[in-house]
Amino acid sequence: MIQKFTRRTMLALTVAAIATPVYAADKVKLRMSTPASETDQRSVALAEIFAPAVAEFATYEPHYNGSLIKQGSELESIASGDLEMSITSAQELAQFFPEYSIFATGYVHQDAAHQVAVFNDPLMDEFKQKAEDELGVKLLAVMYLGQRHVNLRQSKDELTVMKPEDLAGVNLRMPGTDAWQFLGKALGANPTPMAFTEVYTALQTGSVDGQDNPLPTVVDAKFYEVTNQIALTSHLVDLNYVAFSKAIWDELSEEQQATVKAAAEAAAESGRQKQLEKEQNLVDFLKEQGLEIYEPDLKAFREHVQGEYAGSELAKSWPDGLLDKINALGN
Ligand code: KDO
Repeated sequence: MIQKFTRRTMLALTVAAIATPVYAADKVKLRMSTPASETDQRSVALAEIFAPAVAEFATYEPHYNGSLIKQGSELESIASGDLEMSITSAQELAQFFPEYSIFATGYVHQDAAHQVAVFNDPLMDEFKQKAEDELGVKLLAVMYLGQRHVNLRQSKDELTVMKPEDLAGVNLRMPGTDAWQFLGKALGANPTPMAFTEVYTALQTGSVDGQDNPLPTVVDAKFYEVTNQIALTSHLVDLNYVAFSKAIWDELSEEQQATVKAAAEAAAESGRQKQLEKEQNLVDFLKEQGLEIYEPDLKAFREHVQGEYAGSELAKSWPDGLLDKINALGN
């Protein structure tokens, strides 16, 4: 009996020893790097929905908090074959292709559904093609980050932000690319470039006055611990794209490609719904943490921001008539 068991176990181990390495070696490794945390809804959606959906032929290996690649270098890393996936932004793509700045412009996207309509519209085809051909990056799906608001250390008594003029001289941390810095200036603030992973400490020590991000990010990154107010400017309905290596894509069968695309779309949809739900529910939580949350003069902000973009260098890079097409896809 013992001998039989041992023989069978030996056989199983031998089969496993032969089979496992071959199987593992056949799988594509998908390293994904993001400055976002593991608990960010986009990270959660990719880990819980994307990863299992592609598990038969790919191993998903996420790296959070910019631990593998620093924020802003992910696209270059995909292009050079050092990374397979990231959660990228239109602002980062605009570093390579300035026309992408249209998707990073204040008060252009109206809501999450508008982002999806724009991403799936034929107007995106040439943008996607360019990223593929010239950067080796395939954009698989659009993810919803949320409505960005101005979040400051100052109490509302010290500084009430009703109009862009009220942000004059305010050191507002914005991510470090031209499109982001332009948005900070367009809001009326004094933008300071800084990586996401450094923002908490900068707010804590006062090296910046504030930052802008959607409410779920303010909670996830615990910025509420080191700030006192949020002016609900809703200046950017912010998105990210699931970026995928074109070189790896080309190695996959058609069936696997379809699975990857569907998995990214399913993850994006799940993350979007969770993020929307969080946006609805977090105001009370943030108020309980002692933050003052209020709506400024949105018309004044919208007009000021749109006025800054009109005729700007960024706007000159936008294809003719594109803004109208984007607007027509909204409500
Ligand atoms: C940020 O740096 O403020 C930002 O919100 C920019 C986004 O494009 C995105 O990269 C995000 O950070 C990170 O994923 C962290 O949430």
